[in-house]
Amino acid sequence: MQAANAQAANTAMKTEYDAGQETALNHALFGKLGLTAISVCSAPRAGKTTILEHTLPLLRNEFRIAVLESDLQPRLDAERIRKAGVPVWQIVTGIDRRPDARMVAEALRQFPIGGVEVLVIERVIDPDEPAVSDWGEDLRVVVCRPSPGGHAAAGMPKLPEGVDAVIINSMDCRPGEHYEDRLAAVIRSAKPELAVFRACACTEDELAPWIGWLRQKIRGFRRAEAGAASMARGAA
Ligand SMILES: Nc1nc2c(ncn2[C@@H]2O[C@H](COP(=O)(O)OP(=O)(O)OP(=O)(O)O)[C@@H](O)[C@H]2O)c(=O)[nH]1
Ligand SMILES: [Mg+2]
Repeated sequence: MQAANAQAANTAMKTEYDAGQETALNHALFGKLGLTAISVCSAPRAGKTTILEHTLPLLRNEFRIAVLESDLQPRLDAERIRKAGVPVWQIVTGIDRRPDARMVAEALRQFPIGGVEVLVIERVIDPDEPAVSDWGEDLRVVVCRPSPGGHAAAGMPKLPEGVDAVIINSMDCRPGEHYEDRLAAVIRSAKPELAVFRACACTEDELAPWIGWLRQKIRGFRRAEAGAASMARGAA
């Protein structure tokens, strides 16, 4: 029994170690490829692809963007992104395996990523998990979609750790007066460091603050990368 417990502990430690190692490897790989990597995550059907369909056309003239769709089975999401004028690749894991950091590295070896500056990864996450796993991205954004009839704290009662921004989507389905304001206030008071946006993915107007924030973030990452590259050249 003790041996079995020790074995289980070893396996758990190894999994943790491997996950950390893969995160670091991905981060190094993104750096080597000169990529800024951004995950857009949510529970199923919260509006990730709809938000990307409206966001990417407004950024694709400034940055060379591609999207990586990660899912258990093929969906129409890749086709929707392609119609938005952005190259897209898809990882299909199969029903018994969830996408993970290693699959991203494998995908980057497989797909013609050369010249891409910004890689947006669409990820489905389990809303019950306490943290969004780190795949080595520069930025992780969570989309939440308040349920009709819910109260302020119910939209995202367990906001996961490891997130840089939250988009509260579907403002057109208002479950109550000032619902989004109350939810945004709940999130801001719990995690003041987060950027919080309210949006209706169906209209571009509502998305403007989010898109502006994202543009500034990407510009910042690009500047930092250019600075690091020029320092490396100077040191050589
Ligand atoms: N009313 C309304 N519907 C929306 C909004 N955003 C998305 N939807 C709808 O919600 C459904 C799911 O949207 P998607 O963008 O496919 O959601 P997703 O998170 O990409 O879904 P998965 O990739 O399957 O997890 C679609 O029918 C959208 O048209 C919104 O702001 N308002
Ligand atoms: Mg989608």
